[in-house]
Parts: sequence; structure tokens; C-alpha cells
Amino acid sequence: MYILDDGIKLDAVLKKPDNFNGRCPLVIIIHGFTGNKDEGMLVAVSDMLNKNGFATLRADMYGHGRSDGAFKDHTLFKWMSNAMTLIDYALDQSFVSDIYLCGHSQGGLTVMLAAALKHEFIKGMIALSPAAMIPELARKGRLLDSDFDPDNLPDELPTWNDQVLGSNYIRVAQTIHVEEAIDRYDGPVLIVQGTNDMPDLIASAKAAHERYRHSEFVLIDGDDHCYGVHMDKMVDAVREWICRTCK
Ligand code: FER
Repeated sequence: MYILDDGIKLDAVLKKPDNFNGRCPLVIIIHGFTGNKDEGMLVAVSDMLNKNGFATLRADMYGHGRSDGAFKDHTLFKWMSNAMTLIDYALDQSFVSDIYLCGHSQGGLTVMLAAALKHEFIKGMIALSPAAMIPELARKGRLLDSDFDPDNLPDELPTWNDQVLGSNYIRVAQTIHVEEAIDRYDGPVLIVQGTNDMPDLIASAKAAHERYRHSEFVLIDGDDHCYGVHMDKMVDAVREWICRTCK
């Protein structure tokens, strides 16, 4: 199915919980940079949620997966707009009782920003390995293993998978202030973080946890950015937190 964000098609999968009747909470799930909605870790979280009475909405963001837009042209502003569109879609569904957000990495940063934008509609937020350091790194001129002059940006940056990223990505990221977004959301937050992830990402995830007013932080010893070692522990941490928090 497609959800339209101002004419841009976002490819999305809506799943209702097993044995569904009546109304239920829904969790919007957002992938990371170069990712897509069908990654194993996101499907594992979604399946667990569907077994525990939650509907899920997984979507490909602008320039990713099967959605419209070129990868090169994606920015955090476009992803924030996409996230608000997904929240509005969820608000329009009469079966939805409460809305949660869950995002991985750049999707984790996106749900932090979206929770700030639409705070009164978001019952809780889960950030898996959130890439909360991107705006600060963009201001310092150090994204994606490239160094650049933050005041004289290159037209494009090389990224993973031989793709390039346009300079608008950096321009947008430089204007985003994560601390202000954190201060605009005082609902319950879960941050899950593997200890073998990028050190600056781990530091920013921990700083975000410490700044949120109602946050829990689960460190997964020895795990990497995409939970390739202990995916079951990540899924368990989400299950334990959301089943306790949704009461
Ligand atoms: C970066 C490090 C990590 C970066 C993006 C990420 C754009 C995002 C990772 C992800 O979403 O998995 O320097 O720059």
C-alpha cells in the first residue's frame, strides 16, 4: 500500500495484531540511512508487537526502499515530513487507540524529531541505536567517514553502497538541534544501544537518554549497530518496555 506525503508515494505495510478485534495501539516503525522497512530487525520487532496486541505500520522513507524520491535528494526535513504524514495516517484510522513511534539509527533520530513535532499524539517512543549525533557531526564537517569544511560544503558526499548524498542533506542536518527536540517530548522513551556500535553514536544515544525526562536505556553488551549478534535481546527489551508502558 502507498501513503501519500504531498504527492510523494511512501510504500508501507500495515499489520494488525493476531486475534484482533476492536481497537488497539499502533507502532510506526522507521528504518535507518540506506535502509528499508523489510530489514530483519524491523520485521522481528513488528512480529513481536503483532503477537502482543499492537498493530504496526512499517514504511519506506523518501529516497529509500520502494518509496518515491532519489536517495541523493533525501534530507531529515523530508523524513520529518514523512513521519508526520504517517502519524496523521494513523490518527485517521478508527481502530487505533494510541500511537507509538519506533525508529532505527537515522530513523531513531527521525522519531525523536517527530515525537517533538507531534508530542500530544505520541504515547511512547522507542529509539534503536539512534543516530542523534548526525546534526552535530554535520556542523563539525565529519559525516560518513568524510571530512569537509562545514562552511563551504561539497556538492555531494560519497556514502556506503557507491551512492552519493547531495549537500542539502548536510545543510538541513546542520540546522537541527536535537536537544530542543528532546525537551519538547516528555512521554516515555526507550533507547536501546549495542556496545559495539560507533563510539560517537553511543555517546549521543546516552546523552539523549540522560536529557529525556522519562527515559529508559538498555545497553546490549557486544552487539553492533544492526543487532546482528543479539537481535533477540533487542526485541525482548522492546517487548518488556512496551508491554509495561502501554498499561
Ligand atoms: C553517519 C553515521 C551514521 C551518518 C549517518 C549515519 C549521514 C546513519 C546510520 C543509520 O541510519 O544506520 O556519519 O551520516
